[in-house]
Amino acid sequence: MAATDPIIYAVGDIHGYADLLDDLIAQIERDAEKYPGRPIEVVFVGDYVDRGPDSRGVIARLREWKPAFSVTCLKGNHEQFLVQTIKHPGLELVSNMGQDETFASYLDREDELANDLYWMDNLPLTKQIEAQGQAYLFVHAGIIPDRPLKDQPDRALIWIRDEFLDYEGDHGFIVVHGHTPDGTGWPELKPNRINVDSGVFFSGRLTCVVLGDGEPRFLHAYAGEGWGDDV
Ligand SMILES: [Mn+2]
Repeated sequence: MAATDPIIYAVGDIHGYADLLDDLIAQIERDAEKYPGRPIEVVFVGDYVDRGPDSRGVIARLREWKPAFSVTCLKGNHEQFLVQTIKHPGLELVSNMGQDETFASYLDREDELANDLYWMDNLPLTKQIEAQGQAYLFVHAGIIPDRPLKDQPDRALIWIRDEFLDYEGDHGFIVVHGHTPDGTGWPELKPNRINVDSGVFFSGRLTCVVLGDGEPRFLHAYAGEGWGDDV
């Protein structure tokens, strides 16, 4: 393996669980110490806000974290929808996406919310990285199968579900995504895709996959047994 080959950490949907993000970031920093001299790439696949207790805290940590390696925050459908909600008041009335919790976390911090919304609105939708001769595409939800990446509508990249999830063919790269937890509370490892959304809001588990060092492996931040019993 070339010394310039990157080690990649890709983190699934966070949904306002800032404490678990703190835990996972600490694990990533510790894990990365195993690879001195190697380029380190961290990719967050989107859905930072809504549902959980501290969306503001999640965004603040993502924006403040400045490690010595490359960090990319992709846009999720929840970031897109939150921006749309502000641009088109009334939209939230038809949504059940957990935005009440987000707005509560920004109470009396309108300037910070406006600044963070601008940041969210300008996040990229995809990132491509190659490691150990394997190409990876990082994206929030997935892609329309059998369609070139340049022809993928933004909407598909952050909202698609079954058409992508049910497809078992080779995309030409392994798609690393979130958006649709499989219900088990764990990540999914398939030949053509890796789903890092372990459904933190029902499982208490936030997941990161480590790529570029042999077989994929996972890091988890876990809220513990009995998590959510009092919710
Ligand atoms: Mn999500």
